[in-house]
Amino acid sequence: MNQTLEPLNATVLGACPHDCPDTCALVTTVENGRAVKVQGNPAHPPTDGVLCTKVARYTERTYHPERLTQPLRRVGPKGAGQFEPVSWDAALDEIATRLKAIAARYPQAILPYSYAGTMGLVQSESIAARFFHQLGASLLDRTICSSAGGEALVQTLGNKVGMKLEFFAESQLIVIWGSNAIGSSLHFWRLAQEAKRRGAKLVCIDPRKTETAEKCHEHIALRPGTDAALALALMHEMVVHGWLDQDYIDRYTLGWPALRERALQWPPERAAQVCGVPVAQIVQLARDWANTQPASIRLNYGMQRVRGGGNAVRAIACLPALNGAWRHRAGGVLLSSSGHFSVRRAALQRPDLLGDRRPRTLNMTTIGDDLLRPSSAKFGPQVQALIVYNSNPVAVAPESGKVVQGFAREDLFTVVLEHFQTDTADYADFILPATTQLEHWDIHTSYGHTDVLLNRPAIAPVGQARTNTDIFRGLAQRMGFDDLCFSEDDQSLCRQAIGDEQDFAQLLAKGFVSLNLPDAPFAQGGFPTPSGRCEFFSQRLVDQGLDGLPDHLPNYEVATPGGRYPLAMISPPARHFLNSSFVNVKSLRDIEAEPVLEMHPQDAAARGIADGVVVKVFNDRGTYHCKARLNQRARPGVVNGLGIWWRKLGLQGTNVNQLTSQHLTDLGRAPVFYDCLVEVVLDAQLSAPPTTQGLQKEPHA
Ligand SMILES: Nc1nc2c(c(=O)[nH]1)N[C@H]1C(S)=C(S)[C@@H](COP(=O)(O)OP(=O)(O)OC[C@H]3O[C@@H](n4cnc5c(=O)[nH]c(N)nc54)[C@H](O)[C@@H]3O)O[C@H]1N2
Ligand SMILES: Nc1nc2c(c(=O)[nH]1)N[C@H]1C(S)=C(S)[C@@H](COP(=O)(O)OP(=O)(O)OC[C@H]3O[C@@H](n4cnc5c(=O)[nH]c(N)nc54)[C@H](O)[C@@H]3O)O[C@H]1N2
Ligand code: SF4
Ligand SMILES: [Mo]
Repeated sequence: MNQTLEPLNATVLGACPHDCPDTCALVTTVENGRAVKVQGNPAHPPTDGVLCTKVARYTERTYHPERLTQPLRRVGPKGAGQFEPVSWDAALDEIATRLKAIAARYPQAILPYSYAGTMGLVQSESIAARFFHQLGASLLDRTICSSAGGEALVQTLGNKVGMKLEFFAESQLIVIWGSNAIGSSLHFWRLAQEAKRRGAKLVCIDPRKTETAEKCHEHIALRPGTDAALALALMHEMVVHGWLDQDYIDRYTLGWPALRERALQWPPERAAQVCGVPVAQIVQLARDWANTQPASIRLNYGMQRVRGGGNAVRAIACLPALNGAWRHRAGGVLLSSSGHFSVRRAALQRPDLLGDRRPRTLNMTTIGDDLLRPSSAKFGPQVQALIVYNSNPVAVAPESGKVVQGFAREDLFTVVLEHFQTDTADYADFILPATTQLEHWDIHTSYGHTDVLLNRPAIAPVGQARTNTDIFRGLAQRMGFDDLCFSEDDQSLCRQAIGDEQDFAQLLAKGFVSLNLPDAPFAQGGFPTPSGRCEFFSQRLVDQGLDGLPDHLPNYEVATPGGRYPLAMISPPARHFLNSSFVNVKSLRDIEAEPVLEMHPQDAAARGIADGVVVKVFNDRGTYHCKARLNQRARPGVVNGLGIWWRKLGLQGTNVNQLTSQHLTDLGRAPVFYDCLVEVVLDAQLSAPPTTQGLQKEPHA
């Protein structure tokens, strides 16, 4: 039944929903009511008609034989993944009854858990947020990805703002800092390639020799979590050689005398020791940074997943003020552009529905610990119900041993809204089938470019799938929430999100609208900080009892001679997955083949590990089995456990997050996925070739 009246044959404009800075514009071709092709919109400049391999397979994901098409109720033990189909009415009635009973005593015992499975403003936090606000449920601190770097930008530049993406193509020096752009922001990489053709020098700063690092002129393979030391040494060189744009510093920055003193404590020799890179590389980068214009830095979130991640981003965000790079439209730094958009979040999410209630906030990063906490005066009520949407916490949250133990609680009532039966869905009491991007309306901003995109549904929902918004409307109605805001439809929500009728008409016609921004936003200062300057020194941080200047904070877990866990493990994404999404899409999983740990041949030889054997990677938090891949992508002392596999599709039912910790970053309360020590040993049993015992038994045959 085609309730939403999508045309049977058409090309439909949309937006990629994934957590990716590129936010591509999509064109879906529909034939006889079925999506046959998803392509990049050639009219949208950042997309330029090209999609990544993953989303080019979006129809394979949408019509996947394992797509959830009806509501399911648990019949087996928790986590066994055994379910029976039920009707929507039965599922929603029962869920509402359970939630009502809990809410009658402790509304805060109910916890929403969601992240960026879709970045759409409507299918993420609109009706869902209204629902939990009306309920008075616990609030969720959504820290799992970007909050350390985000907070650092706010404290330094005033907001999540930076140079405009398109102008990287005109830059003469691009420092790609903590980002595997070829894998995770392909459309930026295309611009970097264009700059290279025009003579730009590309430098990559990354412990791993990624595809991106290989294609840059220079690769600085520093130890994980040492970026602030490197940035401070660059400042040191600029000071001692007199390579500063003193005029820019005097007019548009705050706190230079103090930062200058700090930088002088970081001669390149000291940083080289900490970072584990040659002095000459640091000195050369400082010379390049100071003497090339326009010079730019594409920072990405990979480098802030360590204890000092916030400070590192702050230190790096200071660099374009020191050489005056901001004076040029092709100069500056870009970590996130999301602060350029003015989304009407309060209208969408309606925090006013809380009234006088002030529920506690739980950090999504420490879901493992929080699910295992009993009621207490300090914590409040034990978590009794968990509603998960747009996220797969059992696979993606740190220290999964504890996360799994929490989800396995028999007394925890869990509802999961999903496309697939993920590791998390296995633990649900109810699984509710949700629509994909081809089946619903949504509106998108971006954290890479500065365009707003509209996503129109191209096809009718597959099976009985419903939109997230519809599911929460259905629950709201059963809970007796009668505020009119619960009956607003998705198209109205799209309009509300941006609140400009003119823009919306354009969005309907063309699929995207570009923000009207100056080319070089900070050429003459005007930073959105309290002082209007680039704040090297932050009084706001001092007021929180923190250091007002950026500094190098060593990782929580640093290998020591003779220590039990001598190897640092980082777990950046595999190129053909998007976090844990697409792991179940066979054609993409076939490319990644199997979970791997990249090791430097030296580290492997010291452990008798050969290429392709099964290894056991472990620390005090747990054990993870995968295949060893020996190559020069790993630097000595650092292993790369590519993520984020579904646990059940891995070798022994765990993934890298069995090893990661629930420690939090210096700023932004974020996870430290790449601040993690491990040891690796050969698993001889699992490495043995398929047994030939049958032959050996009959030697005389
Ligand atoms: N194909 C693909 N694309 C993605 C994703 C995905 O899973 N797959 N995820 C999306 C999401 S959610 C996000 S947040 C973005 C992330 O975007 P990026 O941050 O650009 O992500 P990565 O490509 O993982 O790049 C991180 C890089 O940082 C390196 N790194 C690790 N530790 C350190 C360190 O201490 N210092 C430095 N300098 N580098 C370090 C890693 O080796 C890795 O190459 O990508 C998005 N795009
Ligand atoms: N070890 C390690 N762990 C990491 C990272 C790492 O680099 N290393 N990266 C971290 C980062 S950067 C991030 S952002 C997090 C990501 O963590 P998550 O945000 O949980 O991302 P995904 O794993 O992609 O899971 C999203 C889920 O949402 C579902 N989904 C998508 N669209 C919809 C929809 O419209 N409705 C509903 N109901 N569901 C939908 C998808 O099917 C998918 O299962 O993981 C973090 N975990
Ligand atoms: S995942 Fe990123 S690169 Fe791929 S289509 Fe979506 S926005 Fe574009
Ligand atoms: Mo992320």
